[in-house]
Amino acid sequence: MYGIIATWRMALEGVTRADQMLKDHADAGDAIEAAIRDVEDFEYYKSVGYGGLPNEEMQVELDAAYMDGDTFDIGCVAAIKDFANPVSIARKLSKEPVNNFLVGAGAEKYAHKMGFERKNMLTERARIHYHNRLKEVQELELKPYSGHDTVGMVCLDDNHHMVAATSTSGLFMKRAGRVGDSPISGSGFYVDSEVGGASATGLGEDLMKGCISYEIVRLMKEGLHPQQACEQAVSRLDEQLKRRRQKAGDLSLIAMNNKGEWGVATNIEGFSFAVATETEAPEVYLVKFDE
Ligand code: SD4
Repeated sequence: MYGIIATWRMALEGVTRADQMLKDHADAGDAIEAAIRDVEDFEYYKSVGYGGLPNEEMQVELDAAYMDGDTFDIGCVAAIKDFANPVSIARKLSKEPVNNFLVGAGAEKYAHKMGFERKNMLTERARIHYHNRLKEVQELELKPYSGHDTVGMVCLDDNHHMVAATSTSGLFMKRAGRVGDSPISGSGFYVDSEVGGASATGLGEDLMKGCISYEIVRLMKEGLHPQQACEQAVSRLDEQLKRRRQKAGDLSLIAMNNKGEWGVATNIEGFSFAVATETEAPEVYLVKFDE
């Protein structure tokens, strides 16, 4: 059995490409990297890679991660500027014996040394979004971008190998140096080939409070189906946040187990995701918050 699941409609083309690769017996790591690069390279996706929305200083700072579910190798970059494919840098870092999570200038130095492609990631369209938003926030209190589009994926190949990966420009107008959940193991992603994997999108500051991707994998390990695990983890964190802090940020999760069964849950009005498995053609679905 093979399969791949990803956050948001924007991942469909990448998922379709990965599905084809998996059909041809590709490794899950190669398939997920190709799928995420596809999203990073497309300039009209506003929260990932090229064309990603800038921080409050009009700089595009990117976060990404890669985790191998067989070896537990993890590589992450945060607040990295001017490199085309942060997910590939994260994957490369996952192979290092130590120094697996690099931020800012250190991450850029590493990427340069390893020969990764440099690119100015700020597009004209993102610059216009920034200036429009700046006008609004000069009068209002600075708020994070209300939509969100981090790409997070979990992939299983026909060798029972599982991987998870993420890539994002984080919240629009974030502070310089701000890091979200996406490059943080257990929060933005987690995968164990003996169980399954999960990945998150939404308000990183709140997703981190529940270590929610790890929690979903833990629940699957206890025997829950990915759908039950996602629903339970999301509703519990949403409830806990509302009880203690009166409000919960956006929380949307995807998961797949090592049999290719998948699940999703959200606390927002409309969360789209893309999925393909050996028995299901690539498709996009929309899920809504179920009170
Ligand atoms: C973050 N979770 O940086 C990310 C934002 C996100 O789609 O999901 N955007 O907090």
